[in-house]
Amino acid sequence: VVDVVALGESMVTFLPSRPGRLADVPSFDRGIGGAESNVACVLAAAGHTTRWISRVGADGFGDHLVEAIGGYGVDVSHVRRDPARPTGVYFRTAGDRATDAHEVAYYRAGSAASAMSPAGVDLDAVRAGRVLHLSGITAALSSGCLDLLRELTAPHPARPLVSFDVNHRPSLWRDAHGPEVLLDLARGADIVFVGEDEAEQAWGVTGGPSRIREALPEPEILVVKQGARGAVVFHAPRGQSCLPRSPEGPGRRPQGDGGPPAREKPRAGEEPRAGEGGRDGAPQAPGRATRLRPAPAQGTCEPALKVDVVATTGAGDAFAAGFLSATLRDLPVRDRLRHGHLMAAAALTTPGDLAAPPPRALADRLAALDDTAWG
Ligand code: KDG
Repeated sequence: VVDVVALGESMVTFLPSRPGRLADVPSFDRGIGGAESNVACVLAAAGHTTRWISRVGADGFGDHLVEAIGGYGVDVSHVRRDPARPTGVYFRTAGDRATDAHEVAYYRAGSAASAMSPAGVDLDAVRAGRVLHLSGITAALSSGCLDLLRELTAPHPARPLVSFDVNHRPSLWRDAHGPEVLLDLARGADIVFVGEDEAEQAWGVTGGPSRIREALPEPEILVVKQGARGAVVFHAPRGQSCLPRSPEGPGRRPQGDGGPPAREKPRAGEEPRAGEGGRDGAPQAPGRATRLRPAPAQGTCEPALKVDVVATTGAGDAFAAGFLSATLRDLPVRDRLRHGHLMAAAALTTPGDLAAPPPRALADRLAALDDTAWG
């Protein structure tokens, strides 16, 4: 079984040779981008088995993506080639150091990946991992892509854990429904990543991570990213999680303790395990849908590493990869966040989307440093 399958569009990325407006940059360096394949590449570099599923054109840029992503050790054997549509590309400018404001120009409308649909991908290959990683970018690409995400986040007997990064890209949505579509997809996922600013921009949720959890109580794990400040995770407690069991690591910050999140849509075939119940230990009747209590008021927080940021692109993907890696390894919640921050720090200090992550043994040692080193 593959650890993580990631599905989504990847593009050849053109990074500016110098700062300035898009109109003024004279030349660009080629890189690779794509939120979902970024996650697969970082996970592969961190020692996991991964697969990337997508469509690319039967063109040189498609060759480059398949070769480069395959070069990270990601299984690319299920990537389809489309002779009728091109591979998407995008150009970006260097971010302003203070505000990270930058320009992005996508050339991806009508791309090969935008032609993905439930009928056009091998759904068995997509569902073959322990975790399926998706993002809201795909939902914006076409109605076929949105149908595919809906299919993959719906209950299904072979459904793996679904990880969903909201990745709200307003410029990609052709209508005003993006935010509600993204919220609906997030509700169907098991692990959700969302930025605090993104939740405000998309859903108008203000007041911090607890308010976001109130708006999104369904996912078993909700990770709210707070940029340079760090991240907060809300996690269903032991006994109600379908994820690897984890003795909650000692956290410096408050642990989630207000009771488990409500999940309205148990996965197909899901039932409580014998002898396991809610926090109070009361066994639940087998065969009954698990009905959970309201979302906890507080999550587990962990500050980010302080780094000299070169470019933020890809940092959210690297964070998700580090968090998923540690989740697959059943590490304590605090360490999942720390592995996310370590991978993000590597991406933040390079100009492109992808940076070589610290080797696993080093990442484990860094994540285990005491709180004074992490504060
Ligand atoms: O997270 C990085 C991505 O945003 C970048 O690689 C491009 O996938 C991309 C997108 O659609 O914005």
